[in-house]
Amino acid sequence: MMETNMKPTGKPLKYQQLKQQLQRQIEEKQYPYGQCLPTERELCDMLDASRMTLRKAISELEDEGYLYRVQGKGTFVSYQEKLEQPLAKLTSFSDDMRLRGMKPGSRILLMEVIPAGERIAKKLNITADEQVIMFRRLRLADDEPMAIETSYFSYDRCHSIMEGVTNGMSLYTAMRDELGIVLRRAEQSIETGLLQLWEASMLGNEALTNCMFIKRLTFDENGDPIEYVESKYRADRYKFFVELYC
Ligand code: 16G
Repeated sequence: MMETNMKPTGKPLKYQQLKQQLQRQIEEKQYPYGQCLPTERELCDMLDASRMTLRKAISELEDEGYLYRVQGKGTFVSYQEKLEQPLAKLTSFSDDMRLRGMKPGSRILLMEVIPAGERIAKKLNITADEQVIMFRRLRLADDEPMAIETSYFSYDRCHSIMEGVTNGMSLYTAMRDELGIVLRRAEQSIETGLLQLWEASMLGNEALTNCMFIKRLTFDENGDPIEYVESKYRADRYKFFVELYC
């Protein structure tokens, strides 16, 4: 049977206070992502703690993903604040980043004109031999890689905007301003996905193995599907947020 202890425990223990202090310093970026912490002895002096107490605090912060130890090198900060992405609104990557005061960017990884094939044709409500543009971009926020997005849309309808978009223009802006397409709604799913080594490397960290795998089908004001996209977002940098009502 599970044992529970519901009695209030009073003042936090010394190691818990220390842990909270370090946690705060990391979250406030006094020790930013990737930085090596001062040595154990320095930290004990600075925080007026014994080695045992400090080790317990650090070990819990390791378990919680704030710190990691490298044998012979030291203890490093692995905590990074995640970007919170609201889910209720249909927005573009560029708008999302600008709203956060960050600079959006893209690197084109692939652009091909191919027959839609059964799978994509079904999504876009076209025939399998109709031509689509397959467009893969690495999306950047303040020059940091965040996601790999692979979009499919009709060649006939959208080919004229590709020059602008490959030169860095926002896809949604080009669709709206140059083609008069009003995007009205999207169907989107989010699940965990695996990253291949080349994808992890593109995303700036070969140690990444998992991502948020997002599929989005966007429709215009006439209810026609315009873009189908499969995106791999960095699970270590993103969290999704939704407000629920009853
Ligand atoms: C978002 C959309 C993506 C769209 C892109 C347009 C998701 C999962 N995907 O990233 O479907 O292609 O915005 O961005 O949200 P842009 O207008 O900045 O090119």
